[in-house]
Amino acid sequence: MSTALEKWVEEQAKLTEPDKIYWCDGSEEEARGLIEIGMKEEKIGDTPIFTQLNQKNWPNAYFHRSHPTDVARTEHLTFVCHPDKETAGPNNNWMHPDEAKAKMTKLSDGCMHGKTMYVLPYMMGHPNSPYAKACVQLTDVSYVAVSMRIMTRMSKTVIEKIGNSENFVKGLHSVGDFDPDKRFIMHFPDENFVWSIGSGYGGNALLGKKCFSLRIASWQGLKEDWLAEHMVIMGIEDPKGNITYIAAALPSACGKTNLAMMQAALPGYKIWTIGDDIAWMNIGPDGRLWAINPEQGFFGVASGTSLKTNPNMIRTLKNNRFYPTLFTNTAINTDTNEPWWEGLDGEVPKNMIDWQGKKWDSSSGNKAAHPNARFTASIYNCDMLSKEYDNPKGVPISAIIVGGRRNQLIPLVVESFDWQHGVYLAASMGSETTAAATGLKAGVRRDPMAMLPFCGYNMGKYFQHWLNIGKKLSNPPKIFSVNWFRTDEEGKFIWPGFGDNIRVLKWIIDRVNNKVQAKETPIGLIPYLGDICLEGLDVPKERLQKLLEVKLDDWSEEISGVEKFLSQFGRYIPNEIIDENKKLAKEINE
Ligand code: SAT
Ligand code: MN
Repeated sequence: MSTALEKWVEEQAKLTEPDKIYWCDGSEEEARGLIEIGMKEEKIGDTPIFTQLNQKNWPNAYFHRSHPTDVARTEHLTFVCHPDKETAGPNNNWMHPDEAKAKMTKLSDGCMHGKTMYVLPYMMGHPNSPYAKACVQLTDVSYVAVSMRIMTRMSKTVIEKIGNSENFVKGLHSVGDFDPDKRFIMHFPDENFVWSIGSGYGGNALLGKKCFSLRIASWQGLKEDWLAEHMVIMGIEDPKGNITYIAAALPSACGKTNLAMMQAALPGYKIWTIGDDIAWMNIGPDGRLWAINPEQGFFGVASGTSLKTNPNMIRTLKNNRFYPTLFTNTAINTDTNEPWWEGLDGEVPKNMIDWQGKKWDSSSGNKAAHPNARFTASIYNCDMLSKEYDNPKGVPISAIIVGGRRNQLIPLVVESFDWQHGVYLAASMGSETTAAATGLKAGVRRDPMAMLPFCGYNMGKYFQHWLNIGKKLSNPPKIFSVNWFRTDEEGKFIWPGFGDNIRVLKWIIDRVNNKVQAKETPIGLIPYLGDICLEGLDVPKERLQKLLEVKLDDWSEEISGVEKFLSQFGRYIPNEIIDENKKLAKEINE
């Protein structure tokens, strides 16, 4: 008798028609074999899936070059297939599940001809955690199989855990022929199922990540009373050895990974990393919010990563405890066979091929690495990994931070008055789009909780869910907003950022522990000048004053922007959130 899992795999094989089916056990030996296959047998066009990099300087590191059209998440091809459009909300592309399945069935017919179907059993979360979920992904490329082994807890024991149950998260993935016109990432929240074709890129193909751990999991969280969030989790140790755990939501390009692995600039402070991308948060028996990182690795942007911006990540990438580390779409120094990207320390190598394998001409003005070039590295290679990372219960969260990239207006740090006001701060957060970079009119792109592309249902309902969770917490974390990116008259950043952000985190912890007072303003609670430690820093008090300034005259545009943004969710938006915006408008007009 075959199990429900075996039957499901057979059915998918009948549709996709692979030459072989291979059940992965998650071992290192197997990963070595998969890399060999990727170096010798599997190709994209004429390019092998993997090539070995300089093993002396980058131990266990391999390079992968993607199909040239397949370099990032494709939000316009990503659908959340609830039975009705309203449940998906204006924040998602929607297709009826029947229509989506018919479309995907047609595209998947025989798509694994000549290929191996890899069966990947994995856990999101520690196998002993009550909050973990058992999953199985099918894929037809070694790159995805190896990446999933780095990013998740992949093991054959998951198959035993699933047994004959139907209760596992399913992912069906094929790179197809990489045709962007036949590329879709379809989510079926009611079936715990993700179906993806046409792309090998992380967020589109490593289905445990954004697809399951955020889009599907956020829907599970709504039904099961927990939160699946796009958040960093970190422990901050003070000079006395006390560790405070926080979670932080920041949209892309706001230094999320750098924050998670920060080298704290204040003496005696130390950061312990738990996760850099996703947090699952549950209400603990003690009425606190407990967070786990469901992932096991980092899938980070290479460009800009250096000993200056993130020394701990560079160390992680050079560590070889957990095999292997992957680099995707970086440039290659052809003299040394090392990966290279814009922003890496040292001199620009003389002889390089760019991310597409062409000889790079430094005078061309083209970037050598793709701006979204990535590394994939195990979290176990991180020297500052918290010892609580593998704790099945997770860690108790004392503060939640939400932030964006705002040149003006938003202070360095603001504490919310209470949970509801904190949810409002999160609902209204956003980042400036730079006119120069995108050719768009400069403005603010709102991205509540950094979840706009990842919330698997109507975001109005999501805010309500956050309010409901708050009511169930007898000891809720405090919610803060941060903004490291305020600029002066010349457009220069006022705050140094990076390791100096510990100064803001210290204030947050002092507030959590009721050690300092805060100044009440209509937008929230602001630090008193003397309470942010500036020791050893070249930021005069007047500049800090500027960072904490609240000029009410400037806020009316912001308030109408928030109102306009929230109105798209119609009747789903909780009155409490609308009321917070109205209350602020009233105070400003007084
Ligand atoms: O691009 S991914 O979704 O794979 C990673 C990220 O954006 O955090
Ligand atoms: Mn992310």
